[in-house]
Amino acid sequence: MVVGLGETGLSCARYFAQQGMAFVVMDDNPSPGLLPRLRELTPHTFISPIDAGVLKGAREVVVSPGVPLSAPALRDAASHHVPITGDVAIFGKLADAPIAAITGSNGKTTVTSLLFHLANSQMKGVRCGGNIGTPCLDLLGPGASLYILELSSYQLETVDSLPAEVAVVLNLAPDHMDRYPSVGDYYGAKAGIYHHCRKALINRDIDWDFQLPADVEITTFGMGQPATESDYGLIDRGGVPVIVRGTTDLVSGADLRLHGRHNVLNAMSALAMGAALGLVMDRMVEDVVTFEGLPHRCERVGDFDGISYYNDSKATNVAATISAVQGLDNGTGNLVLILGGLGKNADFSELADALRGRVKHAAVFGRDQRSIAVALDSIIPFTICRTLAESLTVADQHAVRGDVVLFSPACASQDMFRDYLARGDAFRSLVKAAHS
Ligand code: UMA
Repeated sequence: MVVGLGETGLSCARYFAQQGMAFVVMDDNPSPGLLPRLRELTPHTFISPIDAGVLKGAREVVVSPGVPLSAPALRDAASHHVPITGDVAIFGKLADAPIAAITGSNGKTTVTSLLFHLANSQMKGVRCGGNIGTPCLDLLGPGASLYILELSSYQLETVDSLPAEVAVVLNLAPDHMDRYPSVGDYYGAKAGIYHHCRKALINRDIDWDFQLPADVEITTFGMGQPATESDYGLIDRGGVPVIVRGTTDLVSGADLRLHGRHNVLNAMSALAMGAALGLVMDRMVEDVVTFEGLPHRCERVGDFDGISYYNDSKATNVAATISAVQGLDNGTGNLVLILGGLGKNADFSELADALRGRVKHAAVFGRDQRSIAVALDSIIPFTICRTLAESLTVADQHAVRGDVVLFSPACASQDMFRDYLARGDAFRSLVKAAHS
């Protein structure tokens, strides 16, 4: 039984139909756009709302990442010993080429795309998917030489053993507190990426006790000088961060097209993943500097009247905004920040501490602006705004030549926008309209 008819459910249906396996699909609110696509694959497949009575009798349940395992019908099925799995676990059993598995609270799409960029330049048959967009079962097929997967905690909840050639948890910071009972549950789901991997890339700055397979090969990355010649670090040379492997300089942050110090760490992880996969380091170093970065992630919109504007709409949690603020801070407190939206029960006090001395003014909008305002109160000056447009006007009033206006919401977008993409597009258009 396939639970959830989004992109994942559809890819499962496609796979089962190709295999000639019988299945039913359950979805509480199927998207009208996806139903015809299901019907094209299997005209007569039964589809119904998620039904505890039916699920109890399933041989196996394949659940989509957006459906929480805590849903009563799934808990009930689990208590009746019905196996519950996900598309990534199925993929792990079928994959016919090495898997590079990437998770983390922030930066995973950037690292996944960058690793794809690096690998693609050195080999044919590289396929990239998972949380980044293409469901992993759709990547299977002849000619694959490497699978690069971005995996979310939701996807990892249903993975008990992924035989990754190399796996990484880029970083851990609280997020999705509307889905997990505790931060530990969220971190635990992410940590599952290492179960059964052959090589583990470990961020030595993460304070978490990862359970690793006994015979795993470990490489570490993080800030500062690494302890061994095979580990990676970030050294400050005259204010410029430089990625090193052991005592060898690899690439200077100043040469990257990615913006912000957090992105230099992302570049380091991609290089380390690439090396673990056997890619040639010299070629990767040449290629890493040509990577343009992704839209909505510390994306430079432009410079107007000496003020730089950055769209970081993908920052949907506190840690992502802290990374962007720290990454773009030049030590002079020249940032003007626009933030707000759906707070997902986050604690904004940590954010407020990180803004002190870096952000001269914040424009706060969106549904949970009050809880952000409570945290910012008496730490940095801020203005409560009704809309994103009004927030930009306020930011423009406070920014002067040499400043940076950063839109990094620390919140989800759905209170006012379809998603973070629509929100970032709106910011870009507003900036351009205000300054053209
Ligand atoms: N549904 C129910 N009952 C529920 C909840 C959902 O029936 O209680 C149904 C909905 O009606 C809907 C379907 O489930 O029809 C949606 O399933 P889904 O949310 O898993 O959506 P997919 O289209 O399969 O997309 C998923 C990922 N979505 C989520 O994890 C929420 C996509 O990540 C991913 O790109 C895709 O699989 C392919 O792997 C998106 C995402 O927002 C980008 N991820 C989160 C994030 O990055 O923060 C984790």
